[in-house]
Amino acid sequence: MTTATDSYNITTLNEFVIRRQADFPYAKGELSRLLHHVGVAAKVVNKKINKAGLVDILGRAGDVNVQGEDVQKLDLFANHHFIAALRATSECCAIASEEDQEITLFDDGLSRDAKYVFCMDPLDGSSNLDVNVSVGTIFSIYRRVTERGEHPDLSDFMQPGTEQVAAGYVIYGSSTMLVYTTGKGVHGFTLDPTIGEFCLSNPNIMTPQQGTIYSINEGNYAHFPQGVKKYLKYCQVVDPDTHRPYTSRYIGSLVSDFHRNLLKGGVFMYPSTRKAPSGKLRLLYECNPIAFIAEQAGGKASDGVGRILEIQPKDLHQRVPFYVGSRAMVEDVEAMLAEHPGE
Ligand code: P6P
Repeated sequence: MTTATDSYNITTLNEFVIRRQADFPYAKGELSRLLHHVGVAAKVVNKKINKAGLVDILGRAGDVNVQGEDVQKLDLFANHHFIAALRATSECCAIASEEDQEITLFDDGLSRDAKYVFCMDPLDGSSNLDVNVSVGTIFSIYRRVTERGEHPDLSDFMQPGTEQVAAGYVIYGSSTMLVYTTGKGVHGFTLDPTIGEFCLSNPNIMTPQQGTIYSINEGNYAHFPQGVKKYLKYCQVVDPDTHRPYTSRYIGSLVSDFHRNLLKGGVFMYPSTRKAPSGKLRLLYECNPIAFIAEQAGGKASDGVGRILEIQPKDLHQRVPFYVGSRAMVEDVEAMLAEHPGE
């Protein structure tokens, strides 16, 4: 039974964001409103995902369901609802999405005057949905560089990750969590479906400096750089003093693999390969937001040579090799790559 006092131990996402607004002396609530609407869209997507297994009743993507509605692929559904939620805030003037080749401009007067732009992967790892594996939304927020009131353009998105104002992800898993940072620590909120609120569950997340989990698709081993091959062998050596062999854990859903390693310690790796010389993961709306969170939690994020957040983007959908997680482990991979260059 919940007593009156229990219900007042809850800090909702909205309360927390507004309370932390004091961290930004010039904040007028725009970012708070953006984050609130991200939470609203996440709840809508969460509800739809929870029914994804009922395709026989609800229809497969591309079908027309019993209500005569076109059944959307869930990643297009998520894309539509995040864009709609952000348009409703009038706090964002443009969006870059993994689902759209070009940026989406919000052309109404109010939004054109907004000071933020938004990057997102609306439903990362959506192919895992068919087998009931958790997936995620990843987002990143920047101040625009074009003049407010003018048309935003690509230059607003070609900013290094160090310029991010906020970043976060939603993980639709055994529970649904929203984890974000505005540069003042990393905070996790768990959705309580009984009250429809994201409630503070993991304040000030710090990731262990050293972990014992490594996450990589070892099926690509033959194509990895020499330094990665050396690091994997290092992980597998029996040495109780350094808690090796480490544990291999790979879900194939970036948000899920990263979230587990963030809380428990570990390193996630998606290297360049001969087939994918720049790796697979996208800089703007996968690597940069995850890197911002990793660094704010005391971890590290590298492309194998340098800091992910310092990469100057050249293309909306550019890919980069990605090594992220516990600082000591990322540094070990960087050292192996430096010592054993090339394939
Ligand atoms: P692979 C999902 O498709 C994704 O974009 C990330 O979520 C995940 O980390 C990666 O690809 C998995 O890629 O090649 O191992 O299947």
